[in-house]
Amino acid sequence: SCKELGYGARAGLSDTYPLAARLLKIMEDKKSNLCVSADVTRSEELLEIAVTLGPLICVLKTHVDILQDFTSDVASNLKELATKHNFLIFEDRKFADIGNTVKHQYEGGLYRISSWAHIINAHALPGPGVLQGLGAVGKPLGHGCLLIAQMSSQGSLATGDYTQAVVKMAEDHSDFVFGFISGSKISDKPGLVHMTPGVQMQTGGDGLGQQYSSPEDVICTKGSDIIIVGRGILASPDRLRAAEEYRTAGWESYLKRLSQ
Ligand code: BMP
Repeated sequence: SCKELGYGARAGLSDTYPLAARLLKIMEDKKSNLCVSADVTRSEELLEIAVTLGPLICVLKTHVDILQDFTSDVASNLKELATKHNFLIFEDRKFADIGNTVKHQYEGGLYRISSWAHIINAHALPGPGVLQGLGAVGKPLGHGCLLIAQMSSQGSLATGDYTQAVVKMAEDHSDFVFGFISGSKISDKPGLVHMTPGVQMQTGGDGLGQQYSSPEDVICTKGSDIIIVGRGILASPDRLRAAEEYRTAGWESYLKRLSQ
């Protein structure tokens, strides 16, 4: 088979969506395919994670609706830190409604997600209207969307023909969708980015359906691009050191894949 393109080369392809190009360039420059999932309930702790781990990551993933003390200042601080440390912010909102509703959920409400998140994600379940609604808000801002093609949880229904239909929907909406949440590489288009959650050094689960794979399995064997790590780092007494370990493991797996 042909030699696979690296992150930097994929960033430079003419049909790579600008936000995907920016992400792939960040990955190449920072030598990081690590996305930290900052699943904490206090804003101060979220910002602390962005300050300490910002230099090591390509993406910071948030669930703002689990914060008990969110204010618009948190969003502006996060944005400043993203600029300072050169990472993108991904709000893991998993939009899954008709276009008109998701448009409001993305732009308005308490969180005004479109004003601070570079990346959002959506379920393909409602059909392409979900992307029309989100795209109406996000495209003019240069933001991008990932489609959830597979999930890491046990018994997920997003498999087989559903996953294939999501790939098609993504490829048909490449003016806003720039990749996937998936367990493995599911599209050969080099401009599309694959991000994989359910990653820990120790495989197993969490007792609530989560299933873990190792960085090497995800990046090297399954061919995904980015590891998403939450509790593997957050539960460590030394988060910085744990993040260094995941970053190194993710990057070495990528180099190994390229050399194969
Ligand atoms: P952890 O590494 O602590 O298990 O966290 C995984 C994160 O990724 C959580 O924020 C979860 O919402 C998200 N996630 C997931 O685990 N599996 C999926 O299929 C999709 C997700 O967004």
